[in-house]
Amino acid sequence: MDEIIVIGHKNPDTDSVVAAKMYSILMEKKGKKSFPRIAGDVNQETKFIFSHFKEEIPKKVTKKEIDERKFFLVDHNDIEQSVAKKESICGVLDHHQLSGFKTDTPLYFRIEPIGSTSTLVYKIMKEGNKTVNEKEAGLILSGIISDTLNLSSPTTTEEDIDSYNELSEISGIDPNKFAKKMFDAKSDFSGKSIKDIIYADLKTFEFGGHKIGIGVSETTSTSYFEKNIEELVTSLNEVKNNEKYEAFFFGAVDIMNKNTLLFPAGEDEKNVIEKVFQGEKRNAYFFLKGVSSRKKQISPLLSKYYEKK
Ligand SMILES: [Mn+2]
Repeated sequence: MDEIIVIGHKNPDTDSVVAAKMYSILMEKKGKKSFPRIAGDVNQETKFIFSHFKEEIPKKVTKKEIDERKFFLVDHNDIEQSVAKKESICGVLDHHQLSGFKTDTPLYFRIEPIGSTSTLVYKIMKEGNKTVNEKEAGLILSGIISDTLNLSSPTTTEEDIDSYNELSEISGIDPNKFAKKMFDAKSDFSGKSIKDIIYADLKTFEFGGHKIGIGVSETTSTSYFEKNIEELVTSLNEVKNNEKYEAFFFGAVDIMNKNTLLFPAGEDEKNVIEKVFQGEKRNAYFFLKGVSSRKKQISPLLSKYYEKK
């Protein structure tokens, strides 16, 4: 039972799935036994990528595995966003804000303020003089494209850009063309309810003892949300109640123009947005110009507000 499970956060995105798969491959290359798992259903973009590279999507973690295995976390360090039990965590590799992670024993813990965990996995591979093949390069590149919105997110660093260029070359992929296909796949809402869309990239935070939900949907077509405002508002309320959030916010992120329509789930959230963001109030949402990153532009402001509350 010494095989370690490498896993990303709940409501997995492409970066968390790719990083889990590739970090597990890296562990194997280093002679450590491990295998990747996912913590929930993958989105359309991740499905597109894995089918493009004819790679198997990691399987969903089982309850038995959660009870018995050791876990190495990628792309998250917040226990709220993890399926792993605290005492079973043996390592963390991430690029998110620290969230008060405490352990009884020492563990591998590496966090860097870069655009994607995939970049970090690639960096560690290079540090260990491990090479990647075409397919592996393509997968890591996809993780970088997804998290940095093809290098246009304010989270993007020089290291992401350098890795992106190297990996484009190794994989033989034209990253701009590929990014377009990924974003089209991500914006395909066919067969999905608004609630599915809200849950697809939902994160739970604990800011100063307040349980806060922030969901986002990165899309090339925010008009979908404007057209379905009534249903969206109803669904936001349902999700808020189901998840027992004190406050719940949902951002429809326009990945082409780098703006966010931030929807409050209720009156309280509306007041918070008015206090915290420089947004233009429209209909049921606030238009946040130049905002495209939950990690860098949305959650820090809400965290600061609720920590003081
Ligand atoms: Mn990430």
